[in-house]
Amino acid sequence: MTFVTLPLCASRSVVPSLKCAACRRGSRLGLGGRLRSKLRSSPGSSSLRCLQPNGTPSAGHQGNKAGNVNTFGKTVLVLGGDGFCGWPTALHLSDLGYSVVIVDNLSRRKIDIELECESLTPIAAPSERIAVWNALSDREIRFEFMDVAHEYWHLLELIKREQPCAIVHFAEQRAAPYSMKGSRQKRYTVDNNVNGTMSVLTAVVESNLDIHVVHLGTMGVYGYGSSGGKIPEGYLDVVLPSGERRSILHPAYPGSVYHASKCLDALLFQFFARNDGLRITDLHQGVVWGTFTQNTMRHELLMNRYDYDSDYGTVLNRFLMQAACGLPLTVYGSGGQTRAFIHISDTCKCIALALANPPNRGDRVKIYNQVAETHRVRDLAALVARKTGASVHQIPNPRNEASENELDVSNQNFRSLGWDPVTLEESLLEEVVGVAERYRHRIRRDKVMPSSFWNREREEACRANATNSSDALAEISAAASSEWRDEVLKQLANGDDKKLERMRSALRDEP
Ligand code: NAD
Ligand code: USQ
Repeated sequence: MTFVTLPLCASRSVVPSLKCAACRRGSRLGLGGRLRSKLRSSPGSSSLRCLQPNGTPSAGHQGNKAGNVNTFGKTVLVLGGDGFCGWPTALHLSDLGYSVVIVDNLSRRKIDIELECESLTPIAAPSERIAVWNALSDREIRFEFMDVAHEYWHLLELIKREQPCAIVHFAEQRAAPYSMKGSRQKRYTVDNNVNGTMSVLTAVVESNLDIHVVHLGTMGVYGYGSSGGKIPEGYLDVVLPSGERRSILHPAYPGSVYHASKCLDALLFQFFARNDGLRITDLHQGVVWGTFTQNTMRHELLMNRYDYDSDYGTVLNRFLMQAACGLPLTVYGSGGQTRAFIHISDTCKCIALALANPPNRGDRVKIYNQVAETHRVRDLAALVARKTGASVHQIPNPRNEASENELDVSNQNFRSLGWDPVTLEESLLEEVVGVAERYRHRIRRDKVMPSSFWNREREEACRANATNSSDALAEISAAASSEWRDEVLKQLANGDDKKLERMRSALRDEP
């Protein structure tokens, strides 16, 4: 992992130019001298491109196989652009030439405070990381602090002022466990998510502008029973009792209050597309893993968040963090749950593809399954264990979900646009373990075990298990403390390997 460390004061006006990656000419990009050589060696440098005389970017901003769109000067609002998926997507779209406005009320950062657990990676304040990006990229991302669910007039005014070509909507409470934590969190999730989506759609209609709405939905709207065949992209072809053939919206089978809020969003999209002719794309995304993208790696202050706690951490990132910290991998139940996965860098790519391929006015809602591959939870645990030597621990499932399911998903819509997704490559897994190792001193070990339960029965089963003396919690705590102890020893030994070994063996001999 290499970061460019760039002084914050570097700005377009004071630094000489850098050659454009597309045309190799010197350009208005700025950033040169020592910075130039640092950037050249940085992963994102190849994506710096200059402006052509007519103000459009050189080839590379011109869209992709799918779209051939000229993105330059087109404004996109990224709602929820401070979050895990939103931040790298905002950078990616900015890099492609869009004029990006991030809209966020920082509620996710506030939930960190409520849960007493921060991102494993240290993330810079919004103004700080945006300033770094603007200095590094010669682009300008702007930030608007706003609650999209409850500041309707502010949102409408912003839309009228910015006249965006598209709105990418990430701004929702996205953790299923948090949405099941208690009655406050259940009600907050529905209030925030459904009101947010309703406000966006109403404001687009009210603005009278032709804006493409791209929403981040979830694979979980289809449910995780046995699918009875390949899950199609949003719509199901059926024969009605009358014999008539119809394409209907796939039935909704939400598995949590969070997933239910996404199903309610989906119904609103159907209505607004039909009644008002809005152009809407709903992306049914799988579980996202990873943390870095090429753009977030361009500077340490651009780092993306990495959630690992039992409410917000998603399964593969949790397993990789647990392996890095010497903790057993927490497989819920049998681990027979099969889920769809996508790497964070592909989230960004898919959204750019969706933006480049909007539906026409009057079309039905365009639905893509934004997934790269499917895996069973216990197979993922076995893979991580094999790679890292971690042990696997089955603990009672806090969730009310099928213990075994098959999952076969179509992702033909994105595939047909030329998308070639990243899959669980060993090097990428190693990279994430490396990140977790680097920041493991930030881990709150007491936030690893489940703390939200789907119903009373699940809670009792989990708590009964946790109070047994030989339970997983005790084992995890023991593993955690021995690992922590070793960390202290390493510090005491101060690089002296012989001293470290002597201290370790002295402790091993302890009664
Ligand atoms: P996140 O919690 O990291 O980011 C969401 C962002 O939206 C946060 O910055 C938060 O402050 C902001 N936000 C929430 N409510 C808001 C409001 N009312 N007004 C303004 N800002 C608000 O979540 P994420 O992982 O980046 O997920 C983004 C979207 O992608 C969500 O809608 C989620 O359902 C969807 N999704 C995520 C995953 C995943 O694995 N992370 C998978 C599938 C779908
Ligand atoms: N799981 C474990 N051990 C853990 C954590 C999770 O076995 O330590 C299991 C869960 O029981 C579940 C599966 O792993 O069966 C996936 O859980 P997750 O927390 O990784 O994902 P989920 O709760 O489904 O939610 C995440 C995102 C959400 C998104 C969803 C996509 O938080 O925003 O919508 O993935 S999907 O799952 O395809 O619906």
